[in-house]
This record gives sequence, C-alpha cells and structure tokens, in this order.
Amino acid sequence: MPTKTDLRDDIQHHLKYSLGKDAGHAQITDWRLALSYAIRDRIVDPWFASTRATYAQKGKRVYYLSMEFLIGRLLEDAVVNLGLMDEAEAAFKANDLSLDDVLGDEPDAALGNGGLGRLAACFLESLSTIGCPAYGYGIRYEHGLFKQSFHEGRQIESPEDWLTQPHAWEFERPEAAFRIGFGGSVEELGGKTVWTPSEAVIAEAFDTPIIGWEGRWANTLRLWAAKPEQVFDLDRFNAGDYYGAAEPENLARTISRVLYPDDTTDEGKRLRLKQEFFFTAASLRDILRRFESECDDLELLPQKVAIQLNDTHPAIAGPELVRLLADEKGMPVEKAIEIARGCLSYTNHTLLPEALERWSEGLMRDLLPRHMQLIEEIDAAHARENPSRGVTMTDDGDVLMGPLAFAMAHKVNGVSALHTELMKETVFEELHRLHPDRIVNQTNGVTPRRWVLSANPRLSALITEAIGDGWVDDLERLSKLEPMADDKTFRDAFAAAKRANKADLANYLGERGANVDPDAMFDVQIKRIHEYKRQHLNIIETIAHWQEIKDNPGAGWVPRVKIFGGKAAPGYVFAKEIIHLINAVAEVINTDADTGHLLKVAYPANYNVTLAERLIPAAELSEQISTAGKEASGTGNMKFALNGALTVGTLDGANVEIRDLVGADNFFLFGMTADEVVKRREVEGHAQKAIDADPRLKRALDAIRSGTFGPGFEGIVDNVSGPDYFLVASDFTDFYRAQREVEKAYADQDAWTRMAVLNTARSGWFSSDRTIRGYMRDVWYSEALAAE
Ligand code: GL7
Repeated sequence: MPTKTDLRDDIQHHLKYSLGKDAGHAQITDWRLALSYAIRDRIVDPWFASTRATYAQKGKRVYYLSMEFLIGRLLEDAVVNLGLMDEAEAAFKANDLSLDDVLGDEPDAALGNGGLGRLAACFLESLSTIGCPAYGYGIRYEHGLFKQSFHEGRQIESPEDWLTQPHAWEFERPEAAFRIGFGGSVEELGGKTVWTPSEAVIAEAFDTPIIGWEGRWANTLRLWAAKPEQVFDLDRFNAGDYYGAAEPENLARTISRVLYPDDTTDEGKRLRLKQEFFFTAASLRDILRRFESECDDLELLPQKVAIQLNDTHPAIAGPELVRLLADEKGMPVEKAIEIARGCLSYTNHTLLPEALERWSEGLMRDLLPRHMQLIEEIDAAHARENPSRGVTMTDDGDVLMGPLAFAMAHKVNGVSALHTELMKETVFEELHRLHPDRIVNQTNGVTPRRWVLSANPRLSALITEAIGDGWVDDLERLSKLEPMADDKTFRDAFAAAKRANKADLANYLGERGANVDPDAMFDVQIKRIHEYKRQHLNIIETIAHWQEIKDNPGAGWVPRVKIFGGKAAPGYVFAKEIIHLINAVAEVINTDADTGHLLKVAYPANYNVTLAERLIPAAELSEQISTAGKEASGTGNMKFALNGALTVGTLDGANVEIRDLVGADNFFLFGMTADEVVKRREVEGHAQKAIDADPRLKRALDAIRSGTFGPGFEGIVDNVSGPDYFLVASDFTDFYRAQREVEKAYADQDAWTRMAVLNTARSGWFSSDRTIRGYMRDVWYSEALAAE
C-alpha cells in the first residue's frame, strides 16, 4: 500500500521517475508536481475503495451538474485532508524548501466566477467528507476566469492559463467519451422519433478524485473536454489549406475553451447554449451507462440516481433525459417525464431578472430541434395536469429555463431562508401555488476544512487546543467555545492569532505597494463587483469618512484599512467604473499626509480563491451590504463570521441567518429590509430626497463630481443621485451610522474580541456538511456509505 511508504521517499521517487529531474536541478514546480503525484498516490486507494463500496452496497448516487467548479488549489486540500501537513513540511525542510512555497506554486483552478462555482467546490468536498457517493460533472475549460490587473486604476483582463503546466490531479479517460450532436432534423421512422444531428463533437472525460476529511472517502469530479470527431482534415491539408485542415478541431475545441466570465447575466450566446447541452448530455449518457451496468429496469432510475441542477445552466437535462428515455429506450413520453422528474432537482441561485436564463425558440429549434419539441410536450403535459393561468415554459418567443427546470424537478430549492421565501412570492409564485411542496430551502454552507483549518492555521490550533479537533467535521461543536468568550486568556490568544494574520496580510500588501498598519481595523469587501453588491456605497462612505477626518484630524479616529477585492465582468461597464473609482480614491487618500495614518484603501488585483484564503483570516469587519432582496445567500459572509470577523450588513440572503445565530448584539445591522426596498423605489425622487437630507452624502458626491479623484466618474454620481435602483443614496445615512457604531465598538478591543469569539462559536451551522445533509434528507433521499 502506498500509504505506508515515507512521503519524502515518494517525493524523491516522483521527482526522478515521473519528472525526470534530480534534486540539484529541480525547480519549485518540479517539487510541487512531485508532491502532488506522491499525494495523489495516497488518494487512489481510498478512491477505489469508495467506488467499490458504492457498487457493493448498491447505493444511490448523487450527480451534481454544474457549469462551474471554483476549486482553487487542490494540493493543500488533499495534504490537509490526509493529515500529512507535518510530514510534507519535514520532507521539504530536508531539501531547504518551504512547504508554503511549494503549495503556493500551484495555479488556481478558476473554473468558476463566484459564489455559485465556489459553492459547488465546497459541496464536492463535503460530499466526500460525509461519504455520500457522488460525482461532480462539469466542463474542463482550457481557460478559467480571466486574470485581472489594473492599469491607471482600470481593470485589464488577460487570459487565464491554468493548463499550461501539467495538471497533476486529473486522469484522462479517452475510453469514457460520448458523441454529442447539434442541429439537424427530427423524423418519425417506423413509429420512432429519430433526431439526426447535423454536427457533432466528442465529449471526453477527465477525472479528478476529491478526497474527504481524513481520507475516509473520495468522490470523482468528472470534467468534459470537447474534441473533434475528425481530428484533422487530411484532404484540405494536402491541398495546401493548412488553416482549413485544422478547422474541425478548432470548432469543436471552442466548446470547452473558455468559461463565460459573467456571473449574473445570460450571455445569450449560441456557444453558451452549446456548452450547456454539451456537458449535460455527456453527463446524462454517463449516468445512464453506469445505471444500466447495474440494473436493467429504467423505472428504478429515481431510486438509484439523484441529479442536482446547479442553477438553470444544466436545465436542458429535463428534455434530454426525456429524449434518452423515450426516443432511445422506448418509454412513453409521459412516463419518461415522470421518471426524469423523480431523478432531477433544481437549485435556484438568484432572483435577478437578467440572470434568469431564456433562449429564443428559434435558436433552441435550430440547435436542439428534438428538445424544442419535447419542451412543448413538457409544457403541454404540465398544463394538462395543472390547469391554471399563466404558467408556461415559453414566453414571447423564448424558452424560459427557470419554469422548465421547475416543472422537471421533484424538488426546487433556494439557498437561504429569505431567498427561498422570496422565490415563492416572486419568480415562482404561480408554480409554487400549483406545487406547494416542491420548494424547499437549503441554506448554503462552506467547507471548514478549507475555510478554517487550512486558511487559518493559527485560529485552528487555538480552537483545537480549546475543544479538541472534533469541530473539523462537526462544526457545530464550535459552540463549545462560547463560554471562552468570557475568558480573558482565551480572548487574548484569539486576538493574538488575528493580529498575526493581519501582520501577514500587511506584509503581503506591502510587497504589492500598499503600506498598511497592522494595528488598524481591517475592513474587507471581497466579491464580484456588481451594483447590487454596492461596492460604490462602501467607497462613497469611505470618501465621506475621509472628509470628516480631514476636517478634524485630531478627533480620536479609529485607524482603518478599507480592503476591496473582486473582478467585474468584462462587458459590465458600470462595475468597471466602480473599480476605477475605488482605485482613484485609494490614490488620493493613501497619499494624503493629514489622514494617511488613519485611513487607507487597498485593492489587491486578481481576487481569487487563494487571495480569499489570505484575506478572510485577517479580516475584522466583513462588508455584506447588498440591497436587501438581491443577494440570494452569500457564502463569503459565512467564511468571515467563522474566522471571527464581525459583519456590517443588511438583512439580505444568509446575513439574516448569521445575525440570528451570532446574536443581534454581535452584528452591525443597517439599511432597508427587502419589503422597504420595494416601497422605497416607488417614492418619487428617492435618491435626491436622501441626498438633500444628508449633507455628508451630498458632500461626498460633490467631491466625486468635481474631480477630486480625477475625471470620468459622472456616470456613478448621476446614477446614485438619479434612478439609483439599488438604493445607495437611500441606505447611505444608516450605513454611515453603522460604521460609526463599528468604530465605537472597535475602540474597546477586548469587548470587540469577545464579539469576534462569539461569531466563531455560533457560526458552526454554516458548514457545507450541514447543507449537504439537508439535500440528502430532503432532496436526494440518499445515504452516506463507509468505504471498505
Ligand atoms: C449566486 C448568488 O448570487 C449568491 O448569493 C449565492 O451565495 C451563490 C451560491 O448559492 O449563488 N447566484 C449566482 O448566480 N451567482 C452566485 O454567486 C453567480
């Protein structure tokens, strides 16, 4: 068994025999790959054992279909979950290398945009930790989310290239390949409906094992790469048409080339629909193949197969599964719909209207002619069974993927309590009335292995010392820390861990040109840049605060570092203006000799999972300031609370549940509720009224308009003082007040630490293990197994 061998020997072995290097010439990447292979060897046995156990116990399998898996780095996760951190550290010390440098060499697998993709990654890890037999299915994008840099304060995008180095974790499976067709025609032939596509690509599988805590179980992340049916057109090549000869390959590969860099808007692109069908169809084929290798009664499919649709991106799974069952396996369509529904369930992740996918019927018919017919049949069958007004799967010439996913799912879930209620009242009001038991809530969670144990070793050591290490896979045990909030020695140790994390971050920022004082309050807003997330509210408040400090620098202000991180979708002009404004404000404030020791703004570029792992452990204040009703859940908010940051936030998404659990006294609430937001929008001139009532807001906006931070920001000021759909102006005054409350609280450091300890102690419920158990119980009806 490889697990018995010495890790150091195995690293040397792989360095020599897998990488062909001797220690004297090895670069850091060689060492990192050697470690990765040595660790991967240790995952293979538990991985096989898990697969064997699933077959032997005839367990139900969960299939998580997601366009995005924002997994970040994998090596550290695996080392931590196998309990090999100390051994790995020692192995590298012997070669005068630091494990941190080796781990830090791994590129982020950025196969996702934001929270939705990161949630999928946390779920994979929890599924393995729990021992729930599961597969993640997605796309092996050649280029993940773009890299961000700043030029004169503006976002510059460049392609991400995580696959330029060998990817040590995956196993290519050329034998696991399916032909995926597009276009063409549908005919009735001998009583059978036959779809003959006009073009096709091959979906080829790449498997990555995902190991759970303590290596007890490992599941598979299977990502599909698109390959041409015919690699090369030799005739065209021989005729001298070299570019033309490579065309089939280029066309096919385009499908898995790039991740759409937009996390909320429907791209409306033919290629996007192709990507969605490509990975969904390949996954369903694979699922059916596996099922049929064990069972020949397709009616039993719902007992063995649970397919979770992560948002509507894989919603074409409904019609495609019906097509496979009906056209290819000969089941009557109505029966096929029933069986498919028994397998499928759908998670809604947003209520933003622009993010609810719709595809023109023309495009759908052109690309997937049989599916368009089946969508009409599903729609008609639903209407027959549920006579009502208004529920259709098409509208104004478009196919509506939300209602389609709803109709084809036996359960539909929202991702926080508030979001689930709003779903029932808004987007799915009529469908909910027809199917009152279908919508359930599963509040999001995050994996404590990555977001506490590996990201924050100082805090983890302290927790383990205080309550033992059982919290790592039973996070609600953190509640045992609660009494320690009143223990001065524990508080001091907690504060010291935070202070050391802040010093690390200050060094990191300093190396990138931002000098910050580690004794200042670290106030962090990291997430995609979006109007509804209101980074502009945060920066406008920063300006107002700066102006107040400048008026009276000696008034005993609490020093603060405002830290921002996040990318804007390349086509989202307003979000890019917000980025530019933050950087422009930073430039002015950071060089102001009157206030420099009291207020700094830092915006490290290229926010990603790895940067989040650095920022969150050092944060003291977590900014969760979206317009109420707009953030479905948020998951960053949970990571901060677990790591002992206090939240300043609105009653939105999971903030509501965080506040309920940590206690209103340990949370800085501000702003309108979701109901008040709706009413406020009806007040004529709401923004101008708010500005007239608050001279601080007016002064901050005037400073932006008059060019204090340079030209070009009129768009933001005009928006905030005009339509202001996201109610920045109307929430400003209360936000400003809450920020002063924050400072008052921070001035008493010991009392602040007490609140921070309570945030950690009371946030154990936000483990993704709890979320996954909820899905297993309420949605998948599946059970955990133990590996042999
Ligand atoms: C999101 C939500 O915006 C976010 O609030 C939620 O935490 C996340 C995971 O459920 O899903 N929905 C969405 O489309 N994206 C999200 O991050 C991109």
